[in-house]
Amino acid sequence: MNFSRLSSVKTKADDLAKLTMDKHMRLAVTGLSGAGKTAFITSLVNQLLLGAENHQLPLWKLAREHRFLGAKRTQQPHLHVASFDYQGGMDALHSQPPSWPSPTHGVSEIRLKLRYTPQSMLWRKLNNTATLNLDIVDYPGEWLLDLPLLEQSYAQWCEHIESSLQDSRKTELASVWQAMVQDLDIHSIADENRMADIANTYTDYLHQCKQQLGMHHIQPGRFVLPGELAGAPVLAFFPLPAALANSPSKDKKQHKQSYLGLLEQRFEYYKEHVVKQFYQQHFIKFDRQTVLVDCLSPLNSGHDSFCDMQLAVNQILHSFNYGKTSLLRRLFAPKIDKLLFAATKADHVSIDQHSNLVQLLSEVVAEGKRHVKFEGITTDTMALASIKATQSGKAQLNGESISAIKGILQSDVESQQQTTLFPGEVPSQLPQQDFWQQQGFEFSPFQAPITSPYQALPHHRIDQAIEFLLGDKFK
Ligand SMILES: Nc1nc2c(ncn2[C@@H]2O[C@H](COP(=O)(O)OP(=O)(O)OP(=O)(O)O)[C@@H](O)[C@H]2O)c(=O)[nH]1
Ligand SMILES: [Mg+2]
Repeated sequence: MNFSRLSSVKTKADDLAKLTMDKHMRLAVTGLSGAGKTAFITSLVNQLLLGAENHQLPLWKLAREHRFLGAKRTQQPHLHVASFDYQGGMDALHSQPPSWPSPTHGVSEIRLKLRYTPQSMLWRKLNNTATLNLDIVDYPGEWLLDLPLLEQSYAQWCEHIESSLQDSRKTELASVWQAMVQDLDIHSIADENRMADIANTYTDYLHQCKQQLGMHHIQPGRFVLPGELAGAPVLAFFPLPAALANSPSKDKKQHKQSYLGLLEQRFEYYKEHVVKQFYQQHFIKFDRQTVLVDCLSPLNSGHDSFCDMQLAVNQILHSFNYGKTSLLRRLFAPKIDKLLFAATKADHVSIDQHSNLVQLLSEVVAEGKRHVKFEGITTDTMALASIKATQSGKAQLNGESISAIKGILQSDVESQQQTTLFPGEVPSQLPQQDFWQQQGFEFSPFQAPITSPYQALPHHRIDQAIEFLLGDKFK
């Protein structure tokens, strides 16, 4: 028998096994600010790291079949990207009293190595274990709202902003920066300090739209979440009244240094170096995506806020089949094959309301989902609580047994007093205008739950999300 030949065949088989059994997957988690991205990733990582001994994942087939061997955090692939602060989040959750992980302001990533026993007999003979390298990426959904800018000139963008000011509540907030641009001689040589002042005032206006009006559809997205670009001249631009932006310059030579010239240049620079780069460096490289939507907070804020959230979420979804030309599509559309829509913070309502929440989310994303499905992407919609802060059960009210939730409200952090609430019904359809006049919503924020570092975080349906997003990778 030729042993050397035999051993070379075996080495090749080993190589082949290693090659095939080491899979990679890049999962993006997106959503508007406050949607629950950081809580979702923190819980997902926590469930996976504690997974092998964690009995909380019955809807994940791999865990149910005892084929999940465990997970380990390893070095992330892109060393120039911030690391997802898992430990910081867990420290906050385990502090006394517990607090939620801090808000994030940019792209971050984390890599987990997941070990499992392959299902196929053939692979099991070649190799007892297999690995999935899972990269999870957190990034602000607001940055995806800038995509339409790529098809606009500076003047067209100004027209778009002007038309958005028809909302009377915005007009009031906009009055300060509008007064500043009205008396600007846009063809004169620009004063850098004045430009920065107006850009700051415009940024303040965007922040007020977010905070006071609960608006999400903010442009340019980097103005409110600048990340590493805070203070950079590329963000020192602002929209002009459309008539001014369209007024031709008389002195072509001076145009480049004039206010209008600089605004046009910065707008183009922003498109080229901020928007396009974000898409090319991060967005198109994902395999799978989850879009998280907090449907409950906008219900609290009222009709306009809810409609704005819907518009912004569908705008994000438009990124998946963006571009009128095939070149734009190739450059900016990701090659994902699965997308999960999840209504977050489902523990704010009793379990019997979860199906309404799923239906409401389905209506919110209906338009965007059609585009996504057209691209051949498989979707699923669910309601989940990444980190369950309440207990759901029954309580007596006027002799009647009704569904209720119990937890510590954020406002009772000092006293640590538990409250039992009847949060009421979640509408199963998009609420109509008259509905808002009859009924208000009051979904109050809860303190993070008190948990042990030795146990996985409590949740609703993170395991269902894992099954949908990763399940087929563990064959
Ligand atoms: N009860 C409950 N509250 C949650 C849950 N997930 C998030 N929250 C609440 O929502 C807030 C925002 O959650 P984050 O995970 O920070 O949201 P984000 O999308 O990362 O927000 P940004 O980083 O600001 O964009 C938290 O501080 C909690 O108050 C959940 O599963 N249950
Ligand atoms: Mg975050």
